[in-house]
Amino acid sequence: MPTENNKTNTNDKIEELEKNREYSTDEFLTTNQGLRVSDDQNSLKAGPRGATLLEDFILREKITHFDHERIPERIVHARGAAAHGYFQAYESQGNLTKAKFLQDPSLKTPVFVRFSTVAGSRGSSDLARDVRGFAVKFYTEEGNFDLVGNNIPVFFIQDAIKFPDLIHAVKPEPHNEIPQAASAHNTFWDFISITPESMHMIMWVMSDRSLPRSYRMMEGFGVHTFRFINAEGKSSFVKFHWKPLLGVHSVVWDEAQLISGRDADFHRRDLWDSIKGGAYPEWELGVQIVDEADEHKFDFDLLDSTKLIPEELVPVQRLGKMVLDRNPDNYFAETEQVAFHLGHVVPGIDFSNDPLLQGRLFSYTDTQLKRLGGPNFHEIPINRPIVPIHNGQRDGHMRQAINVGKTSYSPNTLNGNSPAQAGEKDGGFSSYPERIDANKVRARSKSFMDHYSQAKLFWNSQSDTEKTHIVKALRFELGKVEAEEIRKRIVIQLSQVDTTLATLVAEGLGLEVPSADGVQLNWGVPADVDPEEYKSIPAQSNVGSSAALSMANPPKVGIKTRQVAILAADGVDATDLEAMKNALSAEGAVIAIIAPRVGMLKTSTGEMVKIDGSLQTSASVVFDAVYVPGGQASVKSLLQEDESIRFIHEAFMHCKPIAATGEGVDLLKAAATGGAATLLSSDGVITSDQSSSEVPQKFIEAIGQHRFWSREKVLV
Ligand code: HDE
Repeated sequence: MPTENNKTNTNDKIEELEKNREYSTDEFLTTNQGLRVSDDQNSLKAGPRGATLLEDFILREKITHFDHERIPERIVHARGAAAHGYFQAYESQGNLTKAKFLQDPSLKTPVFVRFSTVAGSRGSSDLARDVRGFAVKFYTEEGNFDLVGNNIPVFFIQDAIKFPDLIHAVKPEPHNEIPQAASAHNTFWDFISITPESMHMIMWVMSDRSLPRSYRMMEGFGVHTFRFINAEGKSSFVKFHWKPLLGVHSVVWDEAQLISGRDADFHRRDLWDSIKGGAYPEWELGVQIVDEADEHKFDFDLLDSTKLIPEELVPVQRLGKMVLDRNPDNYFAETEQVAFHLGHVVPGIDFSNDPLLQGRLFSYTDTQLKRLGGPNFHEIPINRPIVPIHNGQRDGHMRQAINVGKTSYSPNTLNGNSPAQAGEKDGGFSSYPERIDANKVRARSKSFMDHYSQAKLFWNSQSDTEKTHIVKALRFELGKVEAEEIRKRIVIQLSQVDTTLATLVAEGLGLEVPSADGVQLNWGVPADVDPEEYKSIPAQSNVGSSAALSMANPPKVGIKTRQVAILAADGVDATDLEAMKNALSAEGAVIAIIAPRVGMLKTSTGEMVKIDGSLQTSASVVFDAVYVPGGQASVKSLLQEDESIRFIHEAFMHCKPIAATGEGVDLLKAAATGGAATLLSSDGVITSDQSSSEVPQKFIEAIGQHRFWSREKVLV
């Protein structure tokens, strides 16, 4: 039986953290100096009515610590959730890399993974339309390796020097700090409208990719091109991927907005509950490998982070599996204090010259100095490698290590020249000796100048439903932009991607598609440079489409961990209820009985069943599917509640599978109004007037399909 926090699952890092865990059960209350406290309810006063005495060191210690509890939140990716787990390679990848954690299939490397949104503050909603961070810290035997990626394979900008501008534009506007965790405002779209290199990323961010159903159901990408180096010193370029074994799924925008109100912790809770319940999320680590000799064979530059390598050109090879099997013990100590840095690499992994990556190599350590308060953040338990640290670095705020001996310099004779530098045979890291012969220039490579081809590739690869969602997302975002000039400029940018896309978005904004003739599309042009030099240069090849870029037709992965609401009240048909519960549980779905009130309900056979949530505390948007069993009294009670009718109506509008048996069908009929008038005859709605063994089976198949998009009007 899993315990409250899967405390039974362990690994080398979990063990290593034990010396820092504090358990207070059955212990006395003490001060930070270990002094036992007899009265923690009253401050020390001159008489029971005061005044309070300055002498009260117990009060002062408690309040002072409290006053200093907060640290600056991350400037980006402030809101996150994390978990422990492990990574295991399928087989040795010695031909590609000498990285030890990719050699031995019997080796389980501990990991700590933090997922996040980007723009919102720490307390914002999980369901913002936003990129998701996907940062993995591998505690390897050769030191920590951090793969700090996103759930989208490309980025907004090509050079790190533009990052502060991008983030200032997307964050709440500086005069009034509005809006929170949203890109739908003037400054973001102003920046985007004159930054064509962002158009590929914009297509992804406006797609359902930015509304994941769960962290467990999204892909991850290292984004940049990295290097693998094998034991012979041979280097190849590599792009990292994480492929979720539960498939890739999203929610719809209306649903996302409602979830933000109903359960702003939806993703965080989902991750926590799945791990707690023993349904451990899993991803395969994939790589796309490009031989060094092939660096220039593509019609985009491998060093340009606004481009992906289509999987049709370079397939993804799956190297191993990551399993998250333990929740953190303490949010602040672990999830908040974890410090990722893509400069944390191990022998066998190195960088490319991608100018976005190069800038990140500076930023991540720098930001921890501010956020975690000093240079010893690597000593915070969650950041410590599982291997020992030896060097001449000393002192600084909050130093934990007690470095023994006189020498903190190298070379030295007093300590036998220790710690010694490790040569290759001892696992010492040495940078890949890439040949660089160049002028020192502040410039953008011509090979980075194609801004629209891969945006087109993405658009062309989407199903009609996905395209419709992109159009609607852009109508929403630009509808919130007050400046018409900005709306128009975005429509012009979109017209460079696809005419239908631009026309449909323009229609929703009450605009015609303006002509691009004579319009300067790129304002990010340095002084003394002719804007012509910064015009987009279309790729040579036929753009085509790439199946891997669409989330439509996801692989059938069953219904494990899918959340199913069963609407019921006293008198619910016991046979229907049992049959459905058994069938769904057997497939690993999670069932919640939702009733007009909390407590227990009595079935038609008198059995008492625990209610998991009431119609007031719950809502259809936090479930994947809904079932209404028969039972006259039960359905009668439900019909008296507006919320139960809304529950069905909303689930239908969000294209979710719905099932009903016996009298339960009456609730569906009551909900079949307005936009849901066709409810009973629609795809993904399974009904039977009587108890039926076929219904659970068909319902399970329907849940496996995730959503029934045929209910939506397609615009494209
Ligand atoms: Fe980050 N990014 N970033 N980023 N990033 C941070 O580091 C930065 C970029 C990503 O869960 C910060 O520790 C620059 C791309 C994730 O703790 C900061 C640039 C990708 C996380 C920073 C980028 C990412 C961060 C803020 C442009 C995907 C959260 C707090 C050159 C490949 C990690 C921190 C966590 C966090 C800088 C662009 C992913 C300020 C300068 C591209 C997942 O250092």
